[in-house]
Amino acid sequence: MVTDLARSWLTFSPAVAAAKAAGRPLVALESTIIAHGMPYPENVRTAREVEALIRKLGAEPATIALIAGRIRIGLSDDELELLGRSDQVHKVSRRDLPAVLASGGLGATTVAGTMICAALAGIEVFVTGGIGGVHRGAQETFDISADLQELARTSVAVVCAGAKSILDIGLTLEYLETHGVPVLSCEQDNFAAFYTRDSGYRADFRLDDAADQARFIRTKWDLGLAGGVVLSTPVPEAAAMPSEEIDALTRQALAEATAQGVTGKAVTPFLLARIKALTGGRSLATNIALIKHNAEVGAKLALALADSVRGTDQA
Ligand code: PSU
Ligand code: MN
Repeated sequence: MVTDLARSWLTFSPAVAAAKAAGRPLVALESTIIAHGMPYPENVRTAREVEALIRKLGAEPATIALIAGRIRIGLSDDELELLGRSDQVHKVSRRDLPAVLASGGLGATTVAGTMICAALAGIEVFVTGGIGGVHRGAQETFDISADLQELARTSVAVVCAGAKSILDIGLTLEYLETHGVPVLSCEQDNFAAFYTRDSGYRADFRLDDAADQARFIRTKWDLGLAGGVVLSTPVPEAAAMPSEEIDALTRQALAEATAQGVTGKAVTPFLLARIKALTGGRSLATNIALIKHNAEVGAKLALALADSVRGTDQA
């Protein structure tokens, strides 16, 4: 349940507040991808382009971050620039949220962190690049992203290009099943693998049409089945990377992480940075293409979900 006290930590941007007042659907966007997922200036440029795309499709983008002791829902251009340039940005998941808010620091929210803030703000759809998951070797390290627990408990639909193969995708899907998180796929039967289209694992349900996706999600929440839904959509064919190349580089990055003793919240940023470097930056173009595609899928879903509320009211 969202309390007024929790809501008192939110500050909406003028654009998001206006859209909310007009009943225009909102789409949440994360900020870890800006601060820790992509290099400057491509990160800021991409963030702006993704926002523009969502607006063009009739929804309002709400990029979420922690700034000066407030949960900010919707950021100005200057604030996107600050997040993209600064090397003082905390990575904020559920555990870190109170620490960074209470100290007034600058925080970029992960999938888990963004889901929490989106739910507080009443936003049902959130677009990201790839979700966190069960890491390879988690049997030893216990390294399972807090994103998965958040999906189990917080009612937000997360649109993504699957999960990166730095993770154990099979175990990630098992974990989601255990916690009752449905994994939807559009445009193909299988769950996507971020840089490549096919993870080799089937998603739970294929729903290509936004209205069908919305009906599924609304039904879950109408029933009181709290928790998230994953909607996976593959990177556009022309921008996908060769899977043998990504597999080899992933193995190398994982070996380096182990050799250097990287642990905790540093693991994912380390692997992402190494893969970026090992591909000579080519993975960045793939990353940008997939996030834009996710934004289109997410904006259409947000419009369809808004319609499904109206439909319920009329019935
Ligand atoms: N996977 C990506 N790109 C990312 C992330 C994951 O392909 O930028 C970020 C997201 O913000 C995600 C977080 O929520 O990393 C997961 O971190 P961890 O594994 O420490 O939970
Ligand atoms: Mn981890």
